[in-house]
Amino acid sequence: MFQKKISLSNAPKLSEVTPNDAPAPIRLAEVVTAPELPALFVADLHLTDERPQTAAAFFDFLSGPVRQAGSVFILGDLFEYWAGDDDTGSAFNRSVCEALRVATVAGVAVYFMTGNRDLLAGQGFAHASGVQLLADVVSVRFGTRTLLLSHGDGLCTDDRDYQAFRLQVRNREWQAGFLTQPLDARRNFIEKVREQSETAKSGKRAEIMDVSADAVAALLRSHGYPTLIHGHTHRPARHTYLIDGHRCERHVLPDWRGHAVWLAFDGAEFSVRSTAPSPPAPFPQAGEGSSE
Ligand SMILES: [Mn+2]
Repeated sequence: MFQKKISLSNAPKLSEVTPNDAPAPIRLAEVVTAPELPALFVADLHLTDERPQTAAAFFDFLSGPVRQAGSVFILGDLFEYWAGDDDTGSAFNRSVCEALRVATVAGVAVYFMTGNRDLLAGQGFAHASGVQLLADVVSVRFGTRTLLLSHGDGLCTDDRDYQAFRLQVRNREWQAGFLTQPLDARRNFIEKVREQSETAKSGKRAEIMDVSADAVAALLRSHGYPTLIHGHTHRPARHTYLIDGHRCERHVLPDWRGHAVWLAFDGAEFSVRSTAPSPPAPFPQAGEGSSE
């Protein structure tokens, strides 16, 4: 998805942070909490002032459905890109932060996990918006039910080039070096990465850019076979699996294209909701698979 040729002068070389070409490790963390219900899940909004209809849908989502919810989980790629927490200076980014803050001040717990597009959104963004930062991957308990949340790009382990890039840009030292660059230089760098990403994607087989069945099975196995929710692939679906004799579910969130679309969880059931003019269809159900 990304090529690894671009690097900034003071950032560590890729070879310095990737001893081999093994898939990036998935960082595990746990939130032991009981967020209020209903909980709403969104990902891949890719907000930018270049897509005002989608941005408007997000503001309407925050002032409408979110205000009726107990908690909201934004699972990455909220922004088309985020060049660093000093990027809150732009009018658009500031308006998003302020709209989030209105929701959080009103008492809705809003959780945010970075995606590949906005992985530099950190404490500064959290402070400006009132969101609570989550690690990728994180497990969240709702009563007796455990949901495992991830952006999803860490599960696309068949795409070795992308995983090498992911490991580099998630390296703290690399990020610290990157953030010393002027904001304009960072924005230019990200623009180039986006262009290269589009070029690289067009030359890759679709399966390579989807999650790896083995990576999903390994993740579910290591967490006691919970329900997994992620985005990133823009392939909305509800998959069911039988893993080691345990029935597991994987919900893939859709990206936003001019209207709001989210997954709602009431503590027992999931439903797909949308502000699109036509009623939302449930996510396509993928046939039951099994994985060892
Ligand atoms: Mn993504």
